[in-house]
Amino acid sequence: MVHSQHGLHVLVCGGASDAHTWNLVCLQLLLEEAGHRVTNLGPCVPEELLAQECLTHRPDAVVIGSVNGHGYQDGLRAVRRLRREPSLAAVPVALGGKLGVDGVRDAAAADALRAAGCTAVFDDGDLAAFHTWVGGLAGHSAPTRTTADLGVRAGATADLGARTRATAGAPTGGSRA
Ligand code: B12
Repeated sequence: MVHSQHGLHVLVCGGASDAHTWNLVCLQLLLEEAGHRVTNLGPCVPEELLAQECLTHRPDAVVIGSVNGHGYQDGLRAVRRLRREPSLAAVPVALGGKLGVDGVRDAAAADALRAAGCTAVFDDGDLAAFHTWVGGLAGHSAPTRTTADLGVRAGATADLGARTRATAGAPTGGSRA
């Protein structure tokens, strides 16, 4: 892996209640492909642990993923906890994935998360927008890309989602969904 000159150190994790991991792998691959360094804390990260890991690693950005539909509650607690640390008051924090369980975008929830300290909220899990946002943080203009572009360029990432969905119901797939 070759890191770009402007690569960031990004800390990735799932919300405290969220046991799903493949979205985090997907985000890690996307970030690494863009030349960033990733510390992936994995799923079910309580806000206190997240704050301690941020104080230890001093990341350039924090990315919180949500799949189980509790992104709003998990994210609110996490960002409030991070913002209580003076040295983490300015670290960019992005939250993405599913904010709620009803499957619709919730502008009020996204606004509340931003008001609590989230720098960016990708409540539709828009990876192309996320890619552009991270490129902006890194100080270089990321070319505008569609999700389809990313699927082609990050073939492994796209395959990962498809494979995970395809095998999740298989008896030997190791998944309990
Ligand atoms: C595998 C799986 C599990 C496994 C997870 C194993 C593991 N190690 O990851 C297990 C069995 C643990 C599990 C448990 C549960 N699951 Co589940 N699970 C799935 C399943 C089949 C696949 C999820 C997956 O890995 N997808 C692959 C990844 C790569 O894709 P993705 O999840 O879409 O991730 C993308 C987006 O989420 C987005 N994204 C996510 N975070 C972020 C962050 C940013 C910044 C951005 C930009 C984007 C982004 O980008 C990702 C990449 O494209 C889905 C159904 C499905 N077919 O999707 C249900 C699903 C996610 N599970 C669901 C549910 C309800 C549960 C349980 C509550 C079930 C239960 N009653 O116990 C529990 C929750 C446990 C918990 N505490 O979180 C629901 C969620 C419904 C909702 N959100 O409204 C789903 C959709 C099934 C369904 N149709 O009902 N699950």
